[in-house]
Amino acid sequence: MKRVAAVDLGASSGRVMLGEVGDGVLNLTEIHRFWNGPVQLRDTLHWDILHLYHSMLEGLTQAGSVDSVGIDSWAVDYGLLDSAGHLLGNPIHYRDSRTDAVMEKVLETVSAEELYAITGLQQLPFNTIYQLAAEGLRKQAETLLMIPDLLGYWLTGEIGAERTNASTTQLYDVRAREWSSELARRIGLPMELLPPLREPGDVLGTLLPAVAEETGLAATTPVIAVGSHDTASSVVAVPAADERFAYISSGTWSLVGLELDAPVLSAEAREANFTNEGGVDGRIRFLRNVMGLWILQECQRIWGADDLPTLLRDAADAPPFAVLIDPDAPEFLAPGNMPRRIEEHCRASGQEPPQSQAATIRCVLESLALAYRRTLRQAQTIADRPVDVLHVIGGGSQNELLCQLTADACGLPVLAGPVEASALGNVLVQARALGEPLPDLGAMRALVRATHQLRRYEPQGKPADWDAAESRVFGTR
Ligand code: ADP
Ligand code: LRH
Repeated sequence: MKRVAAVDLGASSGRVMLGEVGDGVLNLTEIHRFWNGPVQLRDTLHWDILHLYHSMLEGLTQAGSVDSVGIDSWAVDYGLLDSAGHLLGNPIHYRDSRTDAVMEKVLETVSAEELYAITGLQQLPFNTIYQLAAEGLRKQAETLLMIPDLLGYWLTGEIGAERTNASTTQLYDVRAREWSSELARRIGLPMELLPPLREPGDVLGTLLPAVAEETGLAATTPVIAVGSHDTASSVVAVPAADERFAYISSGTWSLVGLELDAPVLSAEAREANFTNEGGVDGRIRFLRNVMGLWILQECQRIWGADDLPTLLRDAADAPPFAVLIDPDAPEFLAPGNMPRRIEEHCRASGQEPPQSQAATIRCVLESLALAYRRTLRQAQTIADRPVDVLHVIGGGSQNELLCQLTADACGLPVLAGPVEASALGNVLVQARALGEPLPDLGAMRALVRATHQLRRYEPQGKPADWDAAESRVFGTR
């Protein structure tokens, strides 16, 4: 039996989980969960990276002796080190406004077509390439480390770039499976900034003596690179039985798409803004980011309403299809007064704004389900990969109303769970690296299926209602 610590940093919370993996066994126990909110300091939105580091160490201390540690986190963000290995400034949150209108500027140097042909990445205004362009690289910067690689460096002193997260920078060549020296040159980025790539399953190193002392863990404990992009880890834990599945990794973001063996770089895929992110074992996640439960989280924050189950019960009783929004509208990206932005969005689209919290939540969830439907239909057509089932994983898989609306909108059975998919994927990749007989994703997924209860939602209601809703929001687009 292997006993490993998975550090999983999501945008809504960070956690350290203890995973136990053996023959037919996959246990996950929450050791420590901590706040991970953005910090607005003067005109910049930051991550509280030292709080995350400290909380990670607290969790590792509480975990007790483990065979290894692995870290996954959100994509695209990074820290910069100077030549002495010191962090140059606090990492900035991808929702910060410094990237406003930067994408358009970069596209004057490298066209969207060229960028897509090399990276296969969807255009998101906060991709690493645009963040770097926005900040104008400081002279002292020697090394760029993605957030999990930065935390791994602080644990071990070792520098590297785990491949799945590197693939989200828009500086990575998805076909050559290398950093793109061509793109770096074109945007004036020194290649030396980008560290050597490492694979999920590689050992970064062992704990630095000071870290071992502070946590009480053995100094010989290895830190293992997992699918360090949280979505890569979460898709490892999709309990799919065969290839004909789609998934929604449902948390702060909804990552909606398919798993493929090779990238799809067609004009259709680019125009529909699908991404080809790198997965564990060389798989490709062909997906689109849908704004996700972020909108709901921000409504709750503004209302001071913590009791989500009650809000969702009330939303289930609210009238259907009253008001609909496009959840991917740019005004929903930055933190702020989301209920007011929803009202303004409704007025601008000629709709009477929702009049209660329940109606607002109903509007958000139906609008998300509609965006899922549209994304999944496009993904299946563009990738020529029809599916029979939709797996919903992550915290949002507990949202029964959203799962049912998703099944109804997509016309597919939804299998909901596991909730802690990223942590499970993180644990599984560590266990394999330690020698557990989990030869491939199929074996990992079979173990998740055998050890986790899933909830099934059958499509209900009238498909014509969703057709009408879709043309209300998206017209004939
Ligand atoms: P992230 O990894 O982005 O931090 P999670 O996978 O942890 O996100 O999911 C967080 C989301 O899960 C929250 O925004 C919330 O909407 C949803 N969630 C958490 N608990 C529940 C619950 N009991 N019922 C319904 N939804 C829930
Ligand atoms: C989800 C996620 C997603 C990225 C976003 C920045 O946590 O990693 O895959 O697009 O955060």
